[in-house]
Amino acid sequence: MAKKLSKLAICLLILFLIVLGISAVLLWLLIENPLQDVPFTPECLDTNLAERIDCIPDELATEELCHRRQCCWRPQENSSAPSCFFPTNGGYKVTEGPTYADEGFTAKLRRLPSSSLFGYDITDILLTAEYQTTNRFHFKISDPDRKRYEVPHEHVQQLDQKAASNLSYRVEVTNNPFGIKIRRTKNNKVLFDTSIGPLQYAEQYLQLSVQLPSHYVYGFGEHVHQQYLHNMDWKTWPIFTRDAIPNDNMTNLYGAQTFFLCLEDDSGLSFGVFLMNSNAMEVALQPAPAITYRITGGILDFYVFLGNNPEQVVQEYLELIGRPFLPPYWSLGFQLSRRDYGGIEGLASVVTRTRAVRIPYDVQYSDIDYMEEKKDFTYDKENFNGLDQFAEELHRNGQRYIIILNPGISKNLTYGPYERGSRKRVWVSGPTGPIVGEVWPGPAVFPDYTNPQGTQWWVEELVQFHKELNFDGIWIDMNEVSNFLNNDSLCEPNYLNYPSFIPRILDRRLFARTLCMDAEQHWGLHYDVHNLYGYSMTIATAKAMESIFPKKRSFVLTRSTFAGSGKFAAHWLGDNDATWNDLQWSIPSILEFNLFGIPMVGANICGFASNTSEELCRRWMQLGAFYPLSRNHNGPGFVDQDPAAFGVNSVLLNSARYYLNIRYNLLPYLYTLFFRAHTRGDTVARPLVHEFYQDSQTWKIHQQFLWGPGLLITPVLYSGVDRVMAYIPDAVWYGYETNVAISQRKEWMEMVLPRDKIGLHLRGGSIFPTQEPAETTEASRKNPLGFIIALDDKKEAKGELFWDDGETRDTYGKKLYFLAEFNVTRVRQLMEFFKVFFSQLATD
Ligand code: MIG
Repeated sequence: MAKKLSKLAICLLILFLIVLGISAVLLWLLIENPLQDVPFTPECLDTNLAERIDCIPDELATEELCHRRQCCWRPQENSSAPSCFFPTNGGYKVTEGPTYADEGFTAKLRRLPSSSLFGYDITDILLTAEYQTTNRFHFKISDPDRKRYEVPHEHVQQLDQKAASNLSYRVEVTNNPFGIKIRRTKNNKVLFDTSIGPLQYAEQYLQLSVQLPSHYVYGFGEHVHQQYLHNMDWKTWPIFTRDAIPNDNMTNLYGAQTFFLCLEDDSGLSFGVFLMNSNAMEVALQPAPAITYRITGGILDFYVFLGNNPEQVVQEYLELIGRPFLPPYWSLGFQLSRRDYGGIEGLASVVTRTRAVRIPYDVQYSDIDYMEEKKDFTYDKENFNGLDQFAEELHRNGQRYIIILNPGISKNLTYGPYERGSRKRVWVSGPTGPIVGEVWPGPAVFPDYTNPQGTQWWVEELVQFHKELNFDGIWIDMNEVSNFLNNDSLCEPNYLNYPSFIPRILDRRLFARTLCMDAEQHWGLHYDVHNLYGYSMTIATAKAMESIFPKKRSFVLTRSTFAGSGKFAAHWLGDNDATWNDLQWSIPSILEFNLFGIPMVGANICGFASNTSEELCRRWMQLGAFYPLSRNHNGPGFVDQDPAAFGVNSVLLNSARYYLNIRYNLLPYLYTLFFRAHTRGDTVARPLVHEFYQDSQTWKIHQQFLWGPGLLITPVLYSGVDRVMAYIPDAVWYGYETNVAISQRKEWMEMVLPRDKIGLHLRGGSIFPTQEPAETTEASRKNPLGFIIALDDKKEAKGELFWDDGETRDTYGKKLYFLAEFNVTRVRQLMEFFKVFFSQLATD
């Protein structure tokens, strides 16, 4: 009996344990929700079409797919709103916290039963928020259990300072579903609100939507934006660095820039948002107004900057990512470039004819034709025989010489740079060794600039080559990174090369014309660091220039950029076409790169591809004289477009010379603007909205722009036209040549601009430091300085001048500079002072 009883007890115990086990599993299933297809009923409220968040952004939307994704299906004719959209439920909920401390807060988030686009959703994620400064809020969402890739940024580092005080913002977290809301304390306005859509956080798909307080959005790159003010009517922009022709097809281009600025209203109050993420992504703009980020990896890492005006927002942003380098004075001069000069004679003859027509002209470039078989660190000793003496001759004439370099290194056993790099193992490699692509020199390998060894190798090669050819600056191209191979059958069919979500990038293939995504670099998988290739090459090149020129500032011009590239380099807008359309979009792009902290920027004047025309090139030279980076660059085989090519007495030449002289006359003003960019983060080429935000007319203007606060530039951007409708912002404006004030104010006027004219107006209230122009800056810097004083209504004016020797490194840090602020009442005194000061400088 006792035996039976104990048997029964054992049986019961076992049964009990089984039941316990099953219920534990059930409980676990219920809580952890590890399966994708637990019952979920989407709530499809759909009150406002403009607020629908697209649930099938990646392919043609069908009802069947929509249901599979557990989203809401309501096809909508006569609207660009998505037919399949996210329900109001789903996303994540807060399971722990927010736990507040002085410096910020954290919260644990767990995935709710939810729509899923691509599976592999991560159940538990962590929100970390920091009140970094009075005006800067930082939050990131990461995976606490498995470290995901994060951008190893050169300038943006973990903050270990104490909590900021007097915050200009307040942050609220909603728990179920999770949402984050940032308000401006001053007026309680919500600036940034993620509750408009559900957070998605999967292995290879992150999605966050943000509702904005206004439609006035500027930024994101690199693209051709036909207008500076974004069109919020359902436009999706891919961000993934790519060597592609800049056209109007909304393609991703050379750089990856995730920053945008939002103007709240006519009080000027503005804020900016920066996403620190280098994975392929797209940003979708919709009329809610809202922005949705769809990202292939990394983490969500947001910085929000509040400002009292747009300029202040840019300043805050650049303080985070690194302010732009102070360009050497000579690089502000006019620059000439083309591919295929036809050997040293062709090159020399263009230099000679340009000098002969007395055009201010500081810099000459060489494109890949100078190289021997297109190999870096070589020059063609036959066709460019005597190139080293040519460089010296430029120097004797007070000019500078810049050469191009590419990342593709010829895979050739007898080629020194390849041999040395191989020994150091510096090439980007895949599972079977170094990746071999096809670039200018033929089969090529790609240096991993994220590897300190790779940088070291690059520096050594550059130092070595400089002993052979005395260049002054380096132009780095093809660093998206570009490869002539499509890679279609070359990349392994795996989750990196073929992720389930691919943003709307060109070719819809991540590896197209670049490297396979499973290639490995020191900073991570190419999948994660692709957008940083140009950035890392820029840093390595700047480092090389520091080795070559330890005392002098040099010049690096890069095609591919990331947030922070402006600390090291200038940028040109790539392979534009000699068309009026491409002349037009150069302005919004230049304004955008000023937001991105790369103010030293310009388009190829007169166009790179196609034969330019006299009229187009004339108008382009007039505008290009006011690009921060003023470079005429032409592609191979097209008609000559250097100004002298149009003939000694041509209208084009006379007009170009005339405006380049004005540029040179205003260089002290321009240089001072660059000083302000370098030390404070100001824009140089400035949109009208940054100065006149009280006037909503200025919010969408991009056919005119300013140099700093004071010079208004009104170009002719259309063929066959000699008058344009110009906006006259709310100030007194004096014609640069006439000194006569415009009678209109705060209105549109017809500005007559005959074939040899561009509109230039000086803002009343400004003092512009000037210097008599000459054919090079080396010469002009010896000329007398002066002022142009433009009085405002109150007969007052002020201005400033930054001055140094124009090329010593870190004159600001070392205090080897002169800085004057002046106002109209004291000008006479200052003129006297200057005379003494500069005569002393001359004798030193
Ligand atoms: O595939 O070096 O944007 O300025 O002239 C073209 C040749 C490679 C692209 C650059 C362009 C340059 C050209 N390069």
